[in-house]
Amino acid sequence: MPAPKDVEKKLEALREKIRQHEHLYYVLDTPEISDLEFDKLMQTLKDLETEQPSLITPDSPTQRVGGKPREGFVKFRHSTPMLSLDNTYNEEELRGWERRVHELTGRQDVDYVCELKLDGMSLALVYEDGKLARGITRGDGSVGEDVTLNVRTVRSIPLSIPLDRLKKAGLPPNFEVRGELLMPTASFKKINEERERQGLSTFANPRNFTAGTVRQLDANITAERRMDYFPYILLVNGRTYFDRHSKTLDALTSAGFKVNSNHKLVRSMDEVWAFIQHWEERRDSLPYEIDGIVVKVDRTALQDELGFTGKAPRWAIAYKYTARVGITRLEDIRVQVGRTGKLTPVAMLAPVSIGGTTVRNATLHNMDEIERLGVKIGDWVQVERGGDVIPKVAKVIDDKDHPRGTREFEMPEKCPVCGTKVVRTEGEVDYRCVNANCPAKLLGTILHFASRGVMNIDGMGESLVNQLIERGLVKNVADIYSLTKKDLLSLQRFADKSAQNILDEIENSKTLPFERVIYGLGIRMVGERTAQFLAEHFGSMDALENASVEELQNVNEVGPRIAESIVEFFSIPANRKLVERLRESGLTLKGKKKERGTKLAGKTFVLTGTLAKYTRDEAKKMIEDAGGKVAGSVSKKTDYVVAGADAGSKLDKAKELGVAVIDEKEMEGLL
Ligand code: 0OW
Repeated sequence: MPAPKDVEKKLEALREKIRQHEHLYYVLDTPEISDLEFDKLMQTLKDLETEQPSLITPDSPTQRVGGKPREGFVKFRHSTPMLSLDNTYNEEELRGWERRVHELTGRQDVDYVCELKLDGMSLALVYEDGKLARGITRGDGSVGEDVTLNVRTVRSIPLSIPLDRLKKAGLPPNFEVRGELLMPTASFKKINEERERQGLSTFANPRNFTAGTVRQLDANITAERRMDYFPYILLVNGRTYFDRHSKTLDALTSAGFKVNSNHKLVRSMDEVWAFIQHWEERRDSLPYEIDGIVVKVDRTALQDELGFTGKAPRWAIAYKYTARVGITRLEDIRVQVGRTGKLTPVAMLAPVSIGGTTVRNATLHNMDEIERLGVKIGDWVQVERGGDVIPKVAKVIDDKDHPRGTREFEMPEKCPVCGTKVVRTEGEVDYRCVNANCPAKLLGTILHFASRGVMNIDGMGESLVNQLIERGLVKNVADIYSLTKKDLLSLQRFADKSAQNILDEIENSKTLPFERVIYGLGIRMVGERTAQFLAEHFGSMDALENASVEELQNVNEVGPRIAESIVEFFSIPANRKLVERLRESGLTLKGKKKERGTKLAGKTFVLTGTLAKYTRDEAKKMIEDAGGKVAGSVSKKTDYVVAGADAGSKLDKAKELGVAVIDEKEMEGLL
């Protein structure tokens, strides 16, 4: 039954309101309402759309995250090639570039726009009728990959821009922007630490992480990693649109894009040089990494005269800051035991000053890296300092002035902290201490448990936790709940007020939802999302503790590996004891079990082709809510293949295996 007009209008008004708050929060960094109020607006919209699914529009704020994991990415040819930049490394070369610009244009009065050279990855966004149609990676410059579903999860990228807003900004409804997608340093570090804690591989720098994140086959994972997008190019029908680059940036800003605010229109190369020096000293204060400055001729007419070389424009140049490197001697290699028990080799260096700071050690990541570098104790090495991620050993210096070291490094047999035998899982690169009570793991376990996204015990940071561990006051997360004011007052820098604050925070944490406690236990490969699904499925810690590997695999996104990890965790008596103590302390160990029907219990479905009435995601949700499971590929365990229009290879596989094939109507019949 078509929804009445006024509901549609109410929905659109609510969507526009949410878009405005998204813009304030994610683009302007000036939120006007609290997160709670924002979440309530979103929940209202979600409820309204659930009542009237037919009114859901692709550009609704509720449609940012979703879409099934894809099997791969579709290649896409760019409207015009995405160019790269020539580089300069000192003032001399930069002034040489300016001379060529003067020669080729016959002008001396050239204006320039200076921009930070953001160290992310290039991405093109195509808007049709004011709506985001697709996002394409740079690829080789001519052909990139369609990563639209992942790009839609980036909050500072508008899913749609009202046409009147575009008009006011002087933009047509169809256009393309190009810019830099990046991960702010803070989220890079947070996620890297989280991955480290879960025993997953870590990334060396935010750029690699961004490239990996935007190419995630499952957009839900992309959504969990806060990325930002800063456009710096506008094309209309493949051509520059405004007569000045500075106007382009202003137009994109008023259209609602997150143009990087640290750009400046200048009249001379002296001002360019001042801008370069200004940011060389301040770049560590930026919330993201930059590797230099981009200088662009402002007038489009001059840009057109200057044209392009092979792959780069003559009207733009990058000035690269010297990578902060130092040469020093590697005096020893020690092993650090990380929060997951991972043993990381660390280079102990003769102190060396790099970019203004003294560096005494650098990470060697793992044994593979040591072998790749061919480094020996006593070698002279080049050390590199990225943004403010830890320094790393870039290479071994091997020349007549730098005698080589002689001592090979061997991974210790026993954990240097607790003495337990070190294990290297078959096929994995990392060596691990598997002692659940290894003190080195304890710090990370407690910090994770107390962190914002988990039990949110504000004030329980590294210095306090270190003291609590050293004093033997906390040996596991349950001990947190037996801390007394006397304990805290016995610590340094603890006055009555701050002690009471911590105790209040600890008390408040007991009311947090059940999934937070699951997440806080630090079960390997059980992150925030998995904890949420486990809580919804089991409804109580009791049920979860006693679940079998089979039962666990009925939970959304839980496969055999995670199921094994959970069963293994609860098979350790010390962990059950821990949970018992948390229960006694009054933590919330029950939650609202997500009521699922039983109509399709135990049935596995595979969706293929385009369904007429529902998106893949809606159909998946309907099947799961009825107790069924949706798998990504057809196997003998599949009960039904739901075939929509243009069904693909899965339909053939189903026929081959004799799996029942039904259409959308029959699926509805089953429901
Ligand atoms: N990384 C940047 C950046 C920028 C170029 C692109 C083609 C013509 C001019 O912040 N602010 N501005 C441009 O403008 N390019 C940038 O990065 C380039 C893109 C591809 C390689 C470099 O990363």
